[in-house]
Amino acid sequence: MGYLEELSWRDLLHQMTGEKELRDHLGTPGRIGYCGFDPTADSLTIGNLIPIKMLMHFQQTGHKPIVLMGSGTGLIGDPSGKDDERQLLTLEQVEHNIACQKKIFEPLLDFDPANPNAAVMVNNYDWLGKLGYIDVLRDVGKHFSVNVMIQKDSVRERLHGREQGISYTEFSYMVLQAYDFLHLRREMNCTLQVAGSDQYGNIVAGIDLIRREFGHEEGEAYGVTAPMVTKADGKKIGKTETGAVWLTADRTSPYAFYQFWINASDQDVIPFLKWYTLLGEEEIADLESQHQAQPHLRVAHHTLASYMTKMLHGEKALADVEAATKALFSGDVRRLDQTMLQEVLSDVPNTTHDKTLLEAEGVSLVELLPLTSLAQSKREAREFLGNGAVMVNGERIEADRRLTGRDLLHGMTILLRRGKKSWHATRWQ
Ligand code: 383
Repeated sequence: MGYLEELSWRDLLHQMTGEKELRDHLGTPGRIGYCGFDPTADSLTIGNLIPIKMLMHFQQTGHKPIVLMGSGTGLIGDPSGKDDERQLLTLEQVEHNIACQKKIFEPLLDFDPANPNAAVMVNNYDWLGKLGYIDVLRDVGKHFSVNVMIQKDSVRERLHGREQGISYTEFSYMVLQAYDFLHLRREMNCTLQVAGSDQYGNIVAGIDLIRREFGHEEGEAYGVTAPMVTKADGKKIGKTETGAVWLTADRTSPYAFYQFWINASDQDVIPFLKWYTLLGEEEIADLESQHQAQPHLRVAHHTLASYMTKMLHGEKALADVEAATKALFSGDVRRLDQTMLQEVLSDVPNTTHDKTLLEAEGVSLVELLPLTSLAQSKREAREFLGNGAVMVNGERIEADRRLTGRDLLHGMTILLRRGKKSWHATRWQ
């Protein structure tokens, strides 16, 4: 299957330039294509994963992907899709962010130089940083019509109806991104730029610049964008109460990452499998029929969550997460190590209590439960305890059980559970 067909069945093909010529062009393996990422943070989110996937498919269908880290453009700030002018970053911040983001790409693309279509990483500060102002205005600026520039969505939206306006700095952004494409076309024979659909205007600006420089015949260059994917309810993917879903463990733990995918709605699970995993058409069709026949088994959800966690965080992290999930399900929580315990805890309601109370007589559960999310009153607490619905660290207990220091997991937490599913963590300090 060719690159465009692959994107198409996954519903990842939004716009492209020169469709017929592009199809012909990609008929020859070893084409070179790029996608740029501006280092505005020290990590990337699952929003950036779609264009990363576009590069992964590009490589898998026999072509060579270039990952462009935008140190130069990151210093300016892309107005595309942004309501407000951005805060300028320093070169140190940008370099730090790049160093952090680089690691995300390593397991996702094949960078082994022995491979003829190995992925490569470039940094646009290497060439943009050397440009002189007078030269740019003369050599590049002459090819840009301000009349066209103000018609681009990214600029137009900030000129009309937005209070913010746009600075000359951000207005110039598209010139730099266009120059990147020209530079990569000249230096590496890169003929394609891929991205999310918010980048279409910038991509077209690059193609126009290449044509002007090379001449219409010689200046072969194309663009492909993916749609801005959303959930079935129309909302943005991966915006949780705690913020975005990030691709690095320091910002979104593998446990939370796994939970995000496993909790996908029934309407979203199949589109997510298509967009985010590399599983093939048949495998996904098979998961879809299993999901329709026996939704309660949640086979598609488990496949999605394990696949994604393994792809981003590796096998070991997945095994740990699965063990923790199982522990929570079976109640066997005593074996969780401290880090995993912390992660599991961040997912359940919790309260903090005075550790000295656990000494001597200990704490009565009748008194404690109404302070937690598990019971409303002492009367309710007695009822739950009486019919054996309450567990301490996953173990059944006597109705008059008191908590003592011996119940503490890693010296700090006692996990309570009511019924099958309701967990509450008590922290003792
Ligand atoms: C910089 C220099 C280039 C080509 C591209 C760029 C970056 C581009 C941009 N992209 C977004 C970003 O970095 O701002 N001007 O936050 C996002 N991308 C990708 C994808 C997306 C876009 O990183 O649609 C979502 O992730 O293209 O918003 O020469």
